[in-house]
Amino acid sequence: EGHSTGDSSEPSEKCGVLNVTKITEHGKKVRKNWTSSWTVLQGSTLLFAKGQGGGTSWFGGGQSKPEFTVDLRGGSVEWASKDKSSKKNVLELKTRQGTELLIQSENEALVNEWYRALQDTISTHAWE
Ligand code: I3S
Repeated sequence: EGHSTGDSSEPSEKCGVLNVTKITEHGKKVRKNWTSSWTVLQGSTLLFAKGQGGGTSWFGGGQSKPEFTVDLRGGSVEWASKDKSSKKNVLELKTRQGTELLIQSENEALVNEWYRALQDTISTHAWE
């Protein structure tokens, strides 16, 4: 049955608006703070900027600086278990640095795309 058509010619750059919260920082649990963020996947780095009403803020042109960046090398991504959040379409991203993030959107197809892109990045960028 139709396994997804993994198009390896896709560029390793992706961006869009996602709801994001940290749940762990340096291995310690932190309080959730869901924020709508303009999110950019660039090489093996994921960058977040606070969204100004959804998608108007962007990198470049001095519009906004990344609020937060994570190095995906050596990390992992999976669908978050129900106990992590009551929201739907939630990804759990763990980094080598001991940061855990939840990434979510009401748009299931969009989260599916991000899941594939993040997995792709993690598997192609080895930890040096
Ligand atoms: O995992 P939690 O503690 O149930 O997460 C919820 C809280 O962070 C809540 O804020 P308060 O810190 O004011 O209680 C948020 O509003 C909720 O969105 C969090 O849960 P979900 O299930 O939405 O991730």
